[in-house]
Amino acid sequence: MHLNHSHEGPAAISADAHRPDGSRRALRVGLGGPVGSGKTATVAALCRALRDQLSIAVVTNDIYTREDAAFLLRNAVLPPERIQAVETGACPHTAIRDDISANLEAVEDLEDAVGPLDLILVESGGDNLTATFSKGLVDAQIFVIDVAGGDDIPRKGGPGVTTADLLVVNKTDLAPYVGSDLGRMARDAKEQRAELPVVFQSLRSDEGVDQVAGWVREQLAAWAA
Ligand SMILES: Nc1nc2c(ncn2[C@@H]2O[C@H](COP(=O)(O)OP(=O)(O)OP(=O)(O)O)[C@@H](O)[C@H]2O)c(=O)[nH]1
Ligand SMILES: [Mg+2]
Repeated sequence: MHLNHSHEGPAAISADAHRPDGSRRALRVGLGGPVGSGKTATVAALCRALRDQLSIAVVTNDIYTREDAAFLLRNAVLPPERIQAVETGACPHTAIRDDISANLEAVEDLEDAVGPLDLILVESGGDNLTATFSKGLVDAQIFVIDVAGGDDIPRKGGPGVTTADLLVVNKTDLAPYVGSDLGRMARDAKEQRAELPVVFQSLRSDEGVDQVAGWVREQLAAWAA
């Protein structure tokens, strides 16, 4: 388990910041969270927000398919050579935490093929509240939950909610329809996470997207420093 998250920014937690040729490798940001919470949609929004200023690539993880990569390709969020799919064939957390070899190969292949890169986004397959990324794979992680999954999710905690470097509470546009109390979610998240940041987001109205993109830019600035 990799629960000892640092508050010092990504540079403080990464062991190997350089590629074999001595150049700085891309910052790797993982996106995890329950099935259907909006991870792929957040990856797409981040690519749209950041692709003009940064050199970006994406690795997606699905259990049996390449659906998420196909979605990103169909929506042309990045050129095809910048998107790689990993078929995990098992519980998604295995491929992002226990045996990270397929994902590491994918990020290294992308750097070789289309680098130098500033940022690689690694989307986990949808999993449960315990799923977190190995620090050998990513430098910082975003946990995406959604208001339709129940407004008690922040209170239930689990490593994703309590320790992710950024918690995104997505689909706020649905709150009135599913009876979710956003104020309660904010209070519970604050209690579980203390000073760690939380962003409320809706990809239907673009609420919060700038904040998530801004957080990624901050991580990059710390990484470059
Ligand atoms: N109303 C609403 N729908 C959203 C929002 N974000 C994503 N969705 C929808 O939610 C569904 C699931 O979104 P995805 O981005 O595929 O979710 P995911 O977490 O990547 O799903 P898995 O990879 O299968 O675990 C899609 O139909 C999205 O269009 C949002 O902010 N509001
Ligand atoms: Mg997805």
